[in-house]
Amino acid sequence: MKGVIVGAGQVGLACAYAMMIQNVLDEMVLVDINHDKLIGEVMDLEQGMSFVEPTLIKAGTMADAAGADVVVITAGAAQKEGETRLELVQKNVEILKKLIPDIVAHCPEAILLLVSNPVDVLTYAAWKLSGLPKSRVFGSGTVLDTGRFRYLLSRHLGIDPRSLHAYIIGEHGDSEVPFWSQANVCGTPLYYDGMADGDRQAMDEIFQQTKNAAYEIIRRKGYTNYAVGLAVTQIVHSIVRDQNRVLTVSCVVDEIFGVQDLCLSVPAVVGRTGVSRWLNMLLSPQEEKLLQHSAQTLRGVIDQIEF
Ligand code: 6V0
Repeated sequence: MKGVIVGAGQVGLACAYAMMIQNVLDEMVLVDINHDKLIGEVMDLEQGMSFVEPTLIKAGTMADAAGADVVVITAGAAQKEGETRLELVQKNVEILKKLIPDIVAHCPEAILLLVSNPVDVLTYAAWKLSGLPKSRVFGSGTVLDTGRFRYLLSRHLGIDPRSLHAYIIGEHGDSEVPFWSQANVCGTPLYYDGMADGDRQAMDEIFQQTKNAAYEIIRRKGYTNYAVGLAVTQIVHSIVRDQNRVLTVSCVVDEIFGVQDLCLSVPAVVGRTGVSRWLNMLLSPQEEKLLQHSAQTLRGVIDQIEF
């Protein structure tokens, strides 16, 4: 299996490192406009190879990426302190306009996985610009947020996050939605009518921490990279090993609660052919409203993009 990471900054390199140490790919090509730094980064990764199962890693161009199965796009300007993901939009759409034709020309069969922010809007732009089927263009969406949510819940409950069923859906950003009505541990709901006020407050606080995690990390260290690298690695794993995991990736959606033609995160089945389907969610009336609001927010931004 061959994968490409376009954009070898903080996020791209964290993805490359996580994929390398988990031996997810046979061959990995890293592409970046800063080629000299890229060569240094790849040398550093290669020199760790004797400690892990080997992956062939190359600093290259899209021509070296020919025939790739998965192309992960992390190129672009990063969110600055206080900047929302949506404010980044047009800057990063311009980068996609240059990248996508080259990617499609060299890797016509690949799955495109968008990571650059605002990821939902850029996934939509990449889908439009590529002309590829919906199943093969999707974004990391709220996979990271879902991971953050599960981690914080697990710490609060004293339970391994892998034993928790809890999802964040909608925008990867300020309008994201906690799917509380179906959050459970072995069928026991985590958020329900009649729960004690203190427990409800603790759960609401956990969601706020989840939603604001990136702002806080960026304020402290300037960027986020490790957790997103692992989230992307989980998605790529599910693709290349055809795992059909249910992941909250950002999918091209024809219509959701009356909002048409956009990308947002819903629990979707991810395997070798990409997103084979997304699941009908049993949302509460309040969650439906919140998801509709998230969809409207994203649709509003998509309307402003200049293609
Ligand atoms: P960074 O460290 O500035 O890296 C960006 C890299 O892209 C740099 O190395 C650039 O040289 C490179 N680049 C720019 N233009 C091109 C181009 N045309 N072709 C090839 N390479 C190019 O940023 P960082 O890695 O921190 O963030 C990258 C993107 O990921 C940003 O948009 C972030 O907002 C986004 N994130 C998305 C997350 C998610 O969950 N979806 C999480 C964290 C960050």
